[in-house]
Amino acid sequence: MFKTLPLRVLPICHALKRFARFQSTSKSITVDAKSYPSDEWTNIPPFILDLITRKLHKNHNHPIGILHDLIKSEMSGMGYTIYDDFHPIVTKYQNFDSLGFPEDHVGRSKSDTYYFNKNHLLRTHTSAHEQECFINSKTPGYLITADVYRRDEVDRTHYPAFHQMEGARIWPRGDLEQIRKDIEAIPKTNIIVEDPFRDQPVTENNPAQEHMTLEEIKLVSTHLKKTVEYVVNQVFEKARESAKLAGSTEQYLTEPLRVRWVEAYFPWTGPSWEIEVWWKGDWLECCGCGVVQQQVLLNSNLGDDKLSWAFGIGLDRIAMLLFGIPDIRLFWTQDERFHKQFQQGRINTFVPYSKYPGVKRDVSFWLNNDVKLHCNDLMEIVRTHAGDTAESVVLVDEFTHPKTGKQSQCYRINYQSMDRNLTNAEINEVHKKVEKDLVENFKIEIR
Ligand code: FA5
Ligand code: MG
Repeated sequence: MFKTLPLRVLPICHALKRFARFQSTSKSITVDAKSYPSDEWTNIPPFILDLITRKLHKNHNHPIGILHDLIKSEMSGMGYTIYDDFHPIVTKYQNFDSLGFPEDHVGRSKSDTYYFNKNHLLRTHTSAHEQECFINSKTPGYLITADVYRRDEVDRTHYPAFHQMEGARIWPRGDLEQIRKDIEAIPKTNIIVEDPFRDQPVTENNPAQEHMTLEEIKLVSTHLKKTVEYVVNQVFEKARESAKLAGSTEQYLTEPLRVRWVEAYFPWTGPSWEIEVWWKGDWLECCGCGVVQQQVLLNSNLGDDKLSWAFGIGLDRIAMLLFGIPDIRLFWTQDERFHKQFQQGRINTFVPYSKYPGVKRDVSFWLNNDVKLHCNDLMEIVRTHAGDTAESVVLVDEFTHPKTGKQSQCYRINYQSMDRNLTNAEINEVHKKVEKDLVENFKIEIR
């Protein structure tokens, strides 16, 4: 187990001053008039608090909002209650315990998740709301869209905040005819599906839940997969239509859409899968899903006579493809030159408005044997001081000194703004702060 890190007292930056909704002191963080006392789990930097007010999925003229609206309208009339307004601060119970995450699951660690304190955190996935929706939803299914947060690496396709859409469907047990009818009712697609598990959903790696019959698993998973395939088809067909309308003649536009199913593991579903979409020469992972574990339904007071599936689609990477957006940070820019390009209900290709050069700086150091530095800690220090000008952070060298046994690491940081030129002087200033933070909080020795 890694050592507990000393609590970093978070600086109050301009982000906090701008929004009166937040207040942060070394003792507590207040959000929307609710105060969360800090403890040894607290690890939320101010730039993350700044993001939780943005609600990009509710902006109808933003690529994330346009994609959200598109899926919502394709699923309307199919029996799903829509939820898109859940607060991002949830309890450890909602995010992990209610879903049966094992105590030692890496997702629970401070290196992966943003904690206000030992009981409250920023949801890491929309599944955190499954239980309340299973309890409250009056329809056979529900859809939840929300911003989710994970401590992660820094690059073109990773940002500490992104968006997911959760779907779920439930049936009373014993009425398999109803599930068959519901499968028939899902609109047909021309999609080409590779699925070695359709007729054999249970394998050694992907076990069944003991209380379910094979027939039940087959029917529930077929309904799940056909629903996900339908959503994926509608989204990508819309993108192809738009590309053709815009005059594109690329070959992929005339080939049928291809998807494949692979086995997966989630603590609260079994069996579980992920779907991947073949898009311009690559398989893209879009969605995790599975047959909901009975324990989740029992926790939701639904008793032991229900059958259910759930899925979670990542919206950001799909939106990057649909709108031709080269860098995930662009979703969060406030620059008008980005926002004026997008309108409600339209999928169009982003036209880059600038390409400002990046400036690379290395930070090389000896690690301290007593203080663990997780790469996500380093990523976050860079983001804290550089904000969105941190374009990428890459570990470029690592070795252990043969005599002293000391460990050395070198990270290369690319500082680049999407909106303007950065000066050498300001980058030097930021880079110095990154080094100072590492020295003070992780006791490293700069080489
Ligand atoms: C989940 O988050 C599960 N909650 C999904 C689920 C729901 C499973 C219901 C079973 C039942 P995962 O961590 O794989 O799973 O993320 C789901 C999707 O979110 C991924 O397929 C991907 O499209 C997207 N995603 C995950 N991490 C990132 C990231 N760092 N940046 C952008 N998108 C991401
Ligand atoms: Mg995954």
